Amino acid sequence: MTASAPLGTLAELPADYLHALDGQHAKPAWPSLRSLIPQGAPERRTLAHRWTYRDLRPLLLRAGELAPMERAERRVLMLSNPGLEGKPFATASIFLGFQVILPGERAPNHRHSPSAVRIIVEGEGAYTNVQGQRLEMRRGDVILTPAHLWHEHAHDGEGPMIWLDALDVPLMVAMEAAYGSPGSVQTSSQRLDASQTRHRRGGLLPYERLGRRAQDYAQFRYPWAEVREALLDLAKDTPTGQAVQLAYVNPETGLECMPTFGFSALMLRPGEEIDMPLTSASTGLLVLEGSGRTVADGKTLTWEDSDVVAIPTHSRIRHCNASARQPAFLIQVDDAPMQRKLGFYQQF
Ligand code: 1HN
Repeated sequence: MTASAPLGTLAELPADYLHALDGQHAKPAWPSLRSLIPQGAPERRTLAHRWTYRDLRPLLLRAGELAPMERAERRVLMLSNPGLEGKPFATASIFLGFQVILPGERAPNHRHSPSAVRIIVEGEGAYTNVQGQRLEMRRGDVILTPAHLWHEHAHDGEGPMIWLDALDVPLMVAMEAAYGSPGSVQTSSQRLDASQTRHRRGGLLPYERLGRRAQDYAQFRYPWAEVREALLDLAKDTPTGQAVQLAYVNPETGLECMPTFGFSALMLRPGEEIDMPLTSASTGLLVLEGSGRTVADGKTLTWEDSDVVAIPTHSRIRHCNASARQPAFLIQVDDAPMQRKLGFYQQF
């Protein structure tokens, strides 16, 4: 028998047999084997899609008027992929949403099983407290809120503060493992966060950490100013056509900074066009600087500042910087770490 021989159908089975199976809450696998596990490539509902910040921002600010923090807990607009039939997910596995907090507001302390990572888009003067550590938010900063850790947001500055939240909610929902609990206001330490002290620079560790068991989260915040500078320097030693890309890692393990999602910063040099490796991962992108386009399996998505792009698994991806003078910078989130841990990640 060849792998592609047609399999038996439900219609071929006697009605009394199907009825008996129903009675036992059982089903024959062979009629749906090919839809459960398509041959050659997965069936993807997720569409390559771009959300424009220019269109979403006014709606986000309106949410500030429509939903007071006491009635919202988190004031988030969820990016709902048009291929996913109304599900509030950007890809099958990645939740993305823009969150807004206004001057003087607090988003109350809570914790939950999904992991969250914030990438700061706009504003100044807000911070997130994670387990009593105060993490300042500046544009482009990546801030981790791992599973089950207490976190609350507050804004002492002026003007709206907006960031992109990336959560592994779809996975948690699929596993019936998503839940959270409310907490009381954190007593925030005035200590500087580790990105400004213990992990100020790659390649250096506080001496006392040598030989110790690595912490799961040695630092919660990755300041954009330093990542941008590091990309510019990496570009000096990266052949054209090869991605200038830095992964956000735990400085004590050298491994991805979060267990389920990978985060990386990508620089496209002026005029550069980059083919990304074809992988089994799905991807989200936030544009931090510049304008350009991403071609995913032949579909072209143009982007500019603060736009968000979602790309399904197994896609051929090409990024192009539209400017011949300025670099473009993107933050990438993907589900490769989760796929690797589950043992099925592929790079083709
Ligand atoms: C959540 O708790 C946060 O803690 C952000 O800031 C986005 C989206 C869905 C469910 C919970 C946060 C969220 C969320």
